[in-house]
Amino acid sequence: KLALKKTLTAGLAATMIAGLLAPASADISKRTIRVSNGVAEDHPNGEGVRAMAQCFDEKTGGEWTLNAFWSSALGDDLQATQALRSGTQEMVVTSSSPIVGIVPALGVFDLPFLFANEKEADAVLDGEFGQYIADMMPAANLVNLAYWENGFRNLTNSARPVTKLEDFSGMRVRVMQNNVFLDTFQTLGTNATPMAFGEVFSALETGAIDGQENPYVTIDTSKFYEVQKYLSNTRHAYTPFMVLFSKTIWDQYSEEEQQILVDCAVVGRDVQREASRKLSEESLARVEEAGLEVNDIDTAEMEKIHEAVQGVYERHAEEIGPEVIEKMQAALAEIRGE
Ligand code: TK8
Repeated sequence: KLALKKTLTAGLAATMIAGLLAPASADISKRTIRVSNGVAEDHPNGEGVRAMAQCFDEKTGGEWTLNAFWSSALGDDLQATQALRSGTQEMVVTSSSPIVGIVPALGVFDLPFLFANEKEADAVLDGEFGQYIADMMPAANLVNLAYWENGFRNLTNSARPVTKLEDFSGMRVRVMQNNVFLDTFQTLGTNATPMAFGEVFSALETGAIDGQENPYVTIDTSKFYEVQKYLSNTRHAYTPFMVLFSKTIWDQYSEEEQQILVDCAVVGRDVQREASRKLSEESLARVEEAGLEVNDIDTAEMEKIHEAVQGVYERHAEEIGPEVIEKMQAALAEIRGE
């Protein structure tokens, strides 16, 4: 009897706390949201997802549960995105790059040496251009809630130090399932192989491929340093993460709930980006400590590399949409004060 009373009191207290957190609203239903991630939980996405879950908790008075899956446990980026489109999964944090087959305009983010720094990336993604791209997603039955940071990508490999253009020659490099990346790495002379992220570690381990390219935080948290010897600071592309939601499921949510999704994805974004930038330097130090040889590419060689891949822009203009590339370039010119 006493136990029952205790439970009732605890239940009442919980309801009151929930009431304090968010005013009871008829427009908020009990929800379970599954979010899939290709990266591991200690990647900055872990912090972003936790911040998002806490935001849901506060805004819904504990009505929503965010179930996160890591290291491609719910399928790779492309499979998860297709599950969203068919309405069988709620959410995915995916790089834009593996899903260009669904929305070709996303290929604009894969163009080599597009952004110079994180500030430019933030301004483009959070500004009008980011919205322009987000507006294309509903036609593919997807809703983009926010852009998070994947980051500047660097090459790792187990064959040799890469410090000049010639060093890329013949190297077997995994690229994302994306024509722009494929072309960029073929143009640099590598033997490039498109592959889903979840298969990269074992392909490196068995020696099926020599190398891959990803930001420091991913090289660190996916333990690529265990199966790689060299890291070159190529910074050849900045890829964003998109926080995508199934439009089929979005349409079943109330307007208030839709707003919570967007607001909390933005809360998560700020936490995730800060974590990404903080962890980036730590990750570099950690992988070096773990035995990766880190190589810089000098300015003259970097210029040669830039020049070598310039043709990629033209070759993919038709497929991405010339107007998309023009808009991007106009946005960048404005940010750069040109
Ligand atoms: C994680 C991927 C990954 C990306 C890649 O899901 O495939 O190399 O950079 O981080 O989206």
